[in-house]
Amino acid sequence: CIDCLVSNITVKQDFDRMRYQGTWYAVAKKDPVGLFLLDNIVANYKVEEDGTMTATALGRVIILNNWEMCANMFGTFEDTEDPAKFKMKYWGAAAYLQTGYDDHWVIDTDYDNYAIHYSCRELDVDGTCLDGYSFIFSRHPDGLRPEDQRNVTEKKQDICFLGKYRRVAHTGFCDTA
Ligand code: DAO
Repeated sequence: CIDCLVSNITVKQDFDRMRYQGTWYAVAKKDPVGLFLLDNIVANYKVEEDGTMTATALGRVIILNNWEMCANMFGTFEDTEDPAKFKMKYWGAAAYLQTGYDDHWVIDTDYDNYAIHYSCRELDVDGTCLDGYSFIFSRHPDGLRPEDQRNVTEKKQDICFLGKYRRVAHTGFCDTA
């Protein structure tokens, strides 16, 4: 969209949560205010027997007093009238980790290589996003395929986050579960 209104942002048509299951490596992230997950972010989505989508995520965080750790996070997703738009309730394995209730939109994905996630936490008075975050996910730990990059750049622009992403490093920090 050109107007950057959150209500005009389009999401993946006929989103298929079954095909979205499994491991996604965050390769880039647009941070919200008070960022939490820093790098080494790997999410794993699952569809439970009752059809509910859930996810676990690992990522390096820095908590109180500069303590660096690997956060083990959990999320459950509530359906909305749009199959690609969810409300995500999330919490950590430890009580001192972040908890919250965020939008969780799948802007685009081909299920096998890339996905663009979007969450606006706070709308501005004009309907644009005042505080939001977004993950660019890849099925491949070493990053996006060259042939997916143009489309991903286009989608970053569509959600008005172009130029606001940073690369998410994978150094093995969270590899021992
Ligand atoms: O990292 O700054 C941030 C915001 C992200 C908070 C969400 C973490 C929990 C995710 C659960 C699994 C879905 C990816």
